[in-house]
Amino acid sequence: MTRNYGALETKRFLVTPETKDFPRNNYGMATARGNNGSGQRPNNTTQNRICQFKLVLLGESAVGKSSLVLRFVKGQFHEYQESTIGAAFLTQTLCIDDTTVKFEIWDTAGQERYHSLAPMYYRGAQAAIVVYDIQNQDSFERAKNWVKELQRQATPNIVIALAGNKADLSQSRVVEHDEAKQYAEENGLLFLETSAKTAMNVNDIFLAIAKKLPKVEGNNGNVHGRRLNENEPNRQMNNCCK
Ligand SMILES: Nc1nc2c(ncn2[C@@H]2O[C@H](COP(=O)(O)OP(=O)(O)OP(=O)(O)O)[C@@H](O)[C@H]2O)c(=O)[nH]1
Ligand SMILES: [Mg+2]
Repeated sequence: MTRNYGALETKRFLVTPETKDFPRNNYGMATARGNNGSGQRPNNTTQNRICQFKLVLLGESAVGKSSLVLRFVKGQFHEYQESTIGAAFLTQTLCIDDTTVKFEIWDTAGQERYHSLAPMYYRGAQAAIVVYDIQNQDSFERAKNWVKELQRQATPNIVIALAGNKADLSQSRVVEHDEAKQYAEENGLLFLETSAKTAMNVNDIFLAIAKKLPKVEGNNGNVHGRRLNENEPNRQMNNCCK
């Protein structure tokens, strides 16, 4: 599909799990932000556990995946968000009690021509957000297909959240809240309606996932998240313990 991208200047290249360690992402955002380097919270209590999880966003093009990530990571919203090429990689952290949860976020491209790349991004993911647009029935059906694909082919016990995005446009809603909620319950998914535009439920959906993820060390970090060293460079603290 085509979209008016406005004047946004975005670097366009394919980021893959193999190339992500180069200092780039396709929002042109820096990913190491606000590290206070001390390993301490503002109240001087020491942060004693850091867990890292791979999270992937999937869903039809234009449902608002990149906008949700942009809201969560930078607190911003762009009316003319550029359609994603391949995928974008970002990180963000949350604190739950004495645990810092670091999300490695893969924001995939929803355009059909990128579908075959998706397994590369959801492989090894401990969490997924499957996004649809509450104004678009087809996007809800597409979301259900992504859920089926994840349940068949992704990490066993992957935590899946369903996000009914663009909730600020509920006057043109076609997917009913209760229909999506029932589907989510029947399939063991977390479910929230979100708005990247107003920020409604955006942090909440990541927080709900973080709470549901097991915070114990697993086999090579594949199932339970990787526990990081306190002094690891580029550790992000700015969204932590607020
Ligand atoms: N009103 C409203 N518009 C939104 C919301 N989220 C995203 N948009 C708009 O919807 C359009 C598509 O958003 P994107 O974030 O690029 O969608 P995407 O799912 O990443 O699309 P692809 O990268 O092509 O897969 C943009 O114009 C956004 O500004 C929302 O919550 N409310
Ligand atoms: Mg996108």
